[in-house]
Amino acid sequence: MYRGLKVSIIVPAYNEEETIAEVVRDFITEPRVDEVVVVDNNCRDRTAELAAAAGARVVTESEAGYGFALRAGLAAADGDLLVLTEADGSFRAHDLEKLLVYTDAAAMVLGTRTTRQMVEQGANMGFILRWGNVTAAKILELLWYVPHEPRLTDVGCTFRAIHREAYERIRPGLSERGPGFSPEMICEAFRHGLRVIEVPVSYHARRGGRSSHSAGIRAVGRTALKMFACIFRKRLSPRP
Ligand SMILES: Nc1nc2c(ncn2[C@@H]2O[C@H](COP(=O)(O)OP(=O)(O)OP(=O)(O)O)[C@@H](O)[C@H]2O)c(=O)[nH]1
Ligand SMILES: [Mg+2]
Repeated sequence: MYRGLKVSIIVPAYNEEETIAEVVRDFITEPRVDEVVVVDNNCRDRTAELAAAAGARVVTESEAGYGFALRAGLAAADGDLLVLTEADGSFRAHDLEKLLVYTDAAAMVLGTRTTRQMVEQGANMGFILRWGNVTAAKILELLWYVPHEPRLTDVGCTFRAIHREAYERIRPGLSERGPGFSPEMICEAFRHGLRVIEVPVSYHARRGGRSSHSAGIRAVGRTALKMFACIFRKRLSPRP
């Protein structure tokens, strides 16, 4: 609970048996956390079994993709504050409090992984990913300068918190299947005039498993294209 609000952690997972138990334990032992929902997105390994054994509620999503998995988790969660994170150990529960504190002032609180002092050595946030995210974030700032003049430095950070009422407002506009879901949530929040605040979070190296969105320059290029396409499409579509 945070200030009387129930806190749900949502963890999309695709074959993350090496790290999922540690991630669930890390969050479930955090006093603020009321439930951890792990989304089994067609895992062919022991992710679901290990997540449940560690104390998570496991839901399944058969449509493959990061966006599908997160939407299934958001739909299944009971909390008043919905917090998204990853199954690969790249975000830690000790940063949760920072996100929660800013939910007092904002509808959605985003983590940013581009504060270099907080990126662990070996984490997948090198020069291109860092500046690619900062550039996309600055484009987003300019495109939605009015009404709130947002200040962003990352568009792809999964670790974020959103009030349930805010999520219910943006929910009808969320349709991205893959990594575009991450900027799509931000764009939809802006389209609804919601206040979005960003805070630096520690970003760690994957503890195991395999990266698919950002492993190598081709994957990064594909992910970036999907994200930019989503951002411009959202800006051009009529206001809700
Ligand atoms: N790529 C991918 N990830 C999924 C899918 N379903 C769930 N996920 C989870 O979504 C999260 C983000 O995926 P990652 O592969 O870590 O993407 P990333 O964080 O950009 O890349 P890394 O540098 O490897 O951390 C992880 O917790 C995945 O397990 C899916 O269909 N595809
Ligand atoms: Mg990851």
